[in-house]
Amino acid sequence: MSFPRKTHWTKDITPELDGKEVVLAGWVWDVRDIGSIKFVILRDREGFVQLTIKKGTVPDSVWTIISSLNREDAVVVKGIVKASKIAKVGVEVFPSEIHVVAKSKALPIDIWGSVETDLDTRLRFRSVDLKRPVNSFIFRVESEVVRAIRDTLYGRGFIEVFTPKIIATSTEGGAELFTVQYFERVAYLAQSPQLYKEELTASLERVFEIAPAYRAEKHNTNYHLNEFISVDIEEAFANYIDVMDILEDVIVNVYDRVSKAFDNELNKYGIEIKTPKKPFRKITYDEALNLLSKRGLKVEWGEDVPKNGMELLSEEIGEPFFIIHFPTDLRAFYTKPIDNDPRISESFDLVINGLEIASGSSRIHVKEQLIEALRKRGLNPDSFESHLMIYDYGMPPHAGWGMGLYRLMMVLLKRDNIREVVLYSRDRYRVEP
Ligand code: AMO
Repeated sequence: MSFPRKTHWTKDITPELDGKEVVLAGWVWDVRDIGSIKFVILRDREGFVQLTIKKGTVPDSVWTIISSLNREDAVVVKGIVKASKIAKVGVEVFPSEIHVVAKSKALPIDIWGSVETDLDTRLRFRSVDLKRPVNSFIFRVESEVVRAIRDTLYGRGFIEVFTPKIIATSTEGGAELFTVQYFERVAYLAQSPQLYKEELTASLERVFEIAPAYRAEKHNTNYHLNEFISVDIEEAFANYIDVMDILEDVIVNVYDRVSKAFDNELNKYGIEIKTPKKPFRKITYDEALNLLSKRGLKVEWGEDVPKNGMELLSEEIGEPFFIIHFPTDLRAFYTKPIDNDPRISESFDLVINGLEIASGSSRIHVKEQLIEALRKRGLNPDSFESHLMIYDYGMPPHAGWGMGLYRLMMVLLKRDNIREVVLYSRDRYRVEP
């Protein structure tokens, strides 16, 4: 099948191109027929453009093809751009060639917005659902978010790394591991790159990774998945205060970049993005418990702040904020206790709009202390031998955090369900599509 190659995205078709020949490619969103004139709305990833076809001014072959178009037929169109006072966006394209490269059957779900389809059905037909313009918007934003994160971290001296996702030992607690049959032995899917990223501070100093993490958690909520993208950093010669500062930069840059780059579409979808200001407020775990008790929610010292607690705190504080100094026993074994008060730790969670977006800490970098911390949690130091090895060879003090990309997307674009911001979600009941 021969067809000309796309020269422009629909969004690039502006009145300034008046008179220029272009090649567009995309899908038929809609056809309007008013007798001797037909209008085809062509959609591609970036938006829409109107094709105007007047009988008698186009070759008969073009007129015939246009008359047989179905919604979602994939087409390649060559035509001349005309600035227009009538077309909605001030520009239209008059085709001279149209190539139908694939026909479409009637879709199993509505993508035009005339009928509301429930999320479950939409996820079942996800690759069709992704044709909806709001979805193309969400995933273009997601790509820009990742770019802003990368730019910020490169700007602060980090390099991107890739660590194994098939691993031999638990990092975040044994109960949540998926097992993998790895030839003659059992291995696990990584819950996070935690131990590797820490080890890498002894050589590469500042590393980040953006990769899937797997948790065999049974709970089925709007903000948990069994596979999610974790943005992880680890920095040598640094503590939790230093890496909170980096996290603030990441969040500010993400909000700023997205609000500028997607100005029009954010307006269209009624999403307001307010870039937060550095530094974010930091409240201690003890202060959080006091605030919650004043709001009528009792949380025992030593327990995690529950979801409704985070919501109450967000109501109180408004902006993104950190909860710092969690009880040491509440955090993973690698978390560094505060020197003069080891009941609490050099740890933090970032909360935005009532949702935990990231968590991190200073880490224990002294081998004996780390072994002790493992023992205290009933873990066998022998199974961490390959990790503990590097602590004999100049392991620097270090700190880092892990952030859930999808959680960030939820609060950024104000989506209630994490599945809305994931292409193909993996939850307790869904491994397909
Ligand atoms: P934690 O377990 O808190 O910390 O995870 C870090 C962040 O990952 C996101 N997250 C999830 N997102 C979707 N579905 C899930 N099931 C899920 N679980 C976690 C959250 C959370 O804040 N190694 C530490 C990080 C560190 O200290 O560097 C860790 O994994 O946004």
